[in-house]
Formats: sequence, structure tokens, C-alpha cells
Amino acid sequence: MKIILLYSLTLSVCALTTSSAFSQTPAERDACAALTQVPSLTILSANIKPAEDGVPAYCYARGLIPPGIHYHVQLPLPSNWNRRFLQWGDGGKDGDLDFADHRLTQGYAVANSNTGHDNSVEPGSQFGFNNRQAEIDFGYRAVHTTVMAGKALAQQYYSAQPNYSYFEGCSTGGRQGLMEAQRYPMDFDGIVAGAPVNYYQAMNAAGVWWLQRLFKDNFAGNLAVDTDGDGSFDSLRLLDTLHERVLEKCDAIDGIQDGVINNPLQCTFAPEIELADAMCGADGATDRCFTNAQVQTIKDFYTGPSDSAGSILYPGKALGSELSWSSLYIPHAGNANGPGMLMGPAGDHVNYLFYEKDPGVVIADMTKPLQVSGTNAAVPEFSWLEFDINDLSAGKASTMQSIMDATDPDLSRFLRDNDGKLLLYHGWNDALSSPAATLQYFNAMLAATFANDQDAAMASTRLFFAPGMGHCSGGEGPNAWDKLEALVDWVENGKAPDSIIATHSTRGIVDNERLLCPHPQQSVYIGPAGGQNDARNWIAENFACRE
Ligand SMILES: [Ca+2]
Ligand SMILES: [Ca+2]
Ligand SMILES: [Ca+2]
Repeated sequence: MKIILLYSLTLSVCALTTSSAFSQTPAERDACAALTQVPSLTILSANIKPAEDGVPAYCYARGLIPPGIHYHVQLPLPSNWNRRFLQWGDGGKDGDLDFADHRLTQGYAVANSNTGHDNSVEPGSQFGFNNRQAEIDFGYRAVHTTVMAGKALAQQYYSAQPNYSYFEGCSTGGRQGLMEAQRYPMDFDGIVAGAPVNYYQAMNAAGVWWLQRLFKDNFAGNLAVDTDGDGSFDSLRLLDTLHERVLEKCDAIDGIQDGVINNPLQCTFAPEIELADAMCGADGATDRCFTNAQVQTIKDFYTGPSDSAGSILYPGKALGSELSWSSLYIPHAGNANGPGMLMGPAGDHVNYLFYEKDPGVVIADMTKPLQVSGTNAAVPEFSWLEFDINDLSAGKASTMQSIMDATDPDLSRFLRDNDGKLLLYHGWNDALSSPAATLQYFNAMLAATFANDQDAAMASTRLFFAPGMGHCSGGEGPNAWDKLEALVDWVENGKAPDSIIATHSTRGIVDNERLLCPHPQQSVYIGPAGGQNDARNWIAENFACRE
């Protein structure tokens, strides 16, 4: 591992010293500025950005696609271009221009947009309030038109087409990658889509449903505890206890006790049984025991939301993901669900992006569960607490699903007709976007696109689960690797990724390294006999992918 690190360091030093950071000629400046004259595009600015902080000088252009899609391209100087185009994916509700300096430095011509709205003016989901065009742009139009514009600018600047075009993104970016594969199969040669939020409406509806579980009955089932009765939920000890119990039950099933559950689907954990010895007695609730309401909340998290007919509408949380729940859902002192900051990912979604006709603006303080929405106000209000998950199964989100969901399982045009490559990855500890939902999509796609021919599918698409990895990054399991590298090798050299080396670091030191394997393979220990629980053996060469 160390050798590889040194090697790549040497490479980047070489790249810097040979770059033309200080040698922009007037011709180079003119070539960049000339992009403002490209026919049929509205280019707002184009100029050379000087080298800075290890990023070489490059041509930077910004453009507008009406009505509200602002985009930019980062174009390496011609001598630095690797002849590749990269669309850089977005996150959350986006609304700004994202830079990919590291890819630019590697030579990629990179494009990104604000997906059609400005989050400094319309934060969260507000851009969707009575604005179908903004929703369509966020749903799929912004990425595709930005790709078209970005490629046209690259063509103009280099007088050459890119040899290869890629998409790289996670979360919303993962959804965008799948959306492109489904709607615009000719845009890319390869797409890497991480933790896709492609069941977008179901996922957000589920998020609200979970929040409703936590807030109902005046927080009776909240998993954070107010230990001193001052009205602030200060202790998350119950969550730690739950996580410990889950690990006790599930960690070693994969043969290694490392705090990481290789495949949560192989473990069974019934909260009412596993926590039976930790239930609160007559002394009342503390942060050392569970109440019946809390156990019910835990079951609801693992099971997922159901409608009144009993259908599960989105998969529940994976075993092992418990520690990720606190930052996303569980109201407690110090998290993003504190007063005024409620539920960034989901809280206002049902106001603006769920129904064909928006029911109303958010209530004044979304953290006040008993507050009644003001239907008499000049602009109607709608509280997330009023949201009824049955509206999802009743089809009330169908218009917005048709705009924002990327769930069409037929990728024939991209994977077969265009010979595209799709690399999916998802962390098992992701508590925002469900890894089980990605598995569900993957299986549906194999059926619709390859008639379940596993070998044919593996030639063009692979799904890698990352045990213990959080939403796009972080978590207790190995969670860091170059997301694009394996895809490029696959597209350009025909070398399909049979495994990916991922690392986990603590304070910058790698302390767990593992092979990620293409589903349905699992990473199996093949190192020194009996040494599987010794952290010194947690290095890639001690593992193999096996079915
Ligand atoms: Ca963006
Ligand atoms: Ca709307
Ligand atoms: Ca384990």
C-alpha cells in the first residue's frame, strides 16, 4: 500500500513540474476567451484560471441554458488534456456549481451545473414550489444539456472530440448517473453511480415517515434520551447500545470480528428478542434501557415504511447502520435536526417536490411537532407531520416520480446498444439512501436488460457493496478508493473490475483494508490461518472474492 502511495505521489509531482502553469501564451488566453463566441451557446465568461494550490492553470468557462441552468466547464490546457470528458455529479438538492479540481488535475475536461436553481436564493426543496420547469431541470434536463454544452465547448477548445466520456457521482449524483443511462444512453461510455437516490420520491417519503415515528406521541419513541429532564435530548447511549448488540449478533458471521458486517442480509436481529434483557422496568426510562415505544421505533427503522395495506414502500435500514441514524433522523442536542435545522434531506420535500400540485409552504418552525399548519394564511402552509405515506401508494407522487425517479430497469440502449459500462457502489451502513433499494434496482435491471443472464450482465455492469461504509463516504468499514479509476480501465482497456481495494483510515492511518467484490460475490479471508481477527492481516492480498 505504501509503495502505491509513493508511486502516485511521484506521478503527481511530475505532472506539476511539467505543467504549463506559468507559461500561458496570448494564444492560449485567446483560445479560451474565444469560447464566448461559440454559436448556439450562451457563454457568460471564459478565461484562464492561473495555477493554484497544486491545480494547474486551466480554461474556465461559465454558461447559461435557459431558463435557469447555470453550468461551468473546467478545461485543462490542451497539453494537459487526457482526451476525456467528465460530467461531475451533484449532491443533495444541489443548486450550485461544483468543482472537480482533482479530476481536472488528472487531465479531465469536467462539467457541472447548478441543476437549474440557485440554493442561495432557494435553499432545500424550495425551487420546486409551483415551478415545474425547475423540477424537470433538476430531475434530468440540466445534466443532459450540460453534457451537450460541455462537449461542444471541449470540441471548440481542443478542436477534437473527447475519446471517452464519463459520469461520476454519488447520492443525487448516483441518481443522475442512472437517469442518464435510462434517458440519454449515448451521453457516456461509462457511468459510476454511488449510493443512488433513484427511488427519489419513495426515499423522501420514507424519510418523513421515519421522522413521524420519532416525533409522534411527544417523542415517546425517540432513541435519544433527555437524561436530566431539561427538554433537550442529550444522550445517544441507546443507539450505541443497539449498535453493540447488532455487532454482537452479526459481526462474526463473515468470519472476522472487525466491527464490520460483510453482508447484513445474512443476519437476523429481532429487536424485541435481542433487547429483551435491556427493557426498562418500574424505575422508568433512562438512557440505559429501552421502552416499548423505542423498540417499536427500532423495528420501524429496520422494516421500513408501510402503507395501510401493509405494503413496504421503501426498504428499511440495514443492520449495522445504527450510528448513522442520529445525524439524519433522531432529534437530539447538537445534530442537524436541532431547532431551525430540521431534516435537511426530507423535511421540506413533501411541500415542494412530491405532489403534482404543491400543498403549501413549510410551517414556521418545523421542529414543533404539535404546531398546526396555517391553512388560513395568504400562502397555505403544510406540515410534514400531516404527510400521509398512503399518498405514495395511491399514486399522488406519480407526476414527480416520472420527473425525478430513475427506476427504469431497461438499460439495453446504454449497456447493450451503446456498449456502455455501469459501475454501481453502495455502502451497507448508508442510512439515507437504501443499499437494499440499489440491490432491488440492480436485480430488476438484470432481468429487464439481460434476461437474468448473469455472465452477460457482468460484462457491462457490476454492483459493489462496501460493508460498513456510510452515505458516499465515511463509516466503520473500508470506505475510500478512487471511484473512477476502475471504470476507466474497464471502458478503455476492457479490464472489468473483479475487485476494488478500499481502505478505512483513522487519523490518516490505514487500519482496515479490504477487497470490495462485485455482487453477489463476498470478500473472503484467505490470509494466515487463524489470523483473521488480527488487524495486521486486514490487507487486500489476504482476501479474495468468492461467491
Ligand atoms: Ca452542481
Ligand atoms: Ca412542486
Ligand atoms: Ca465482520
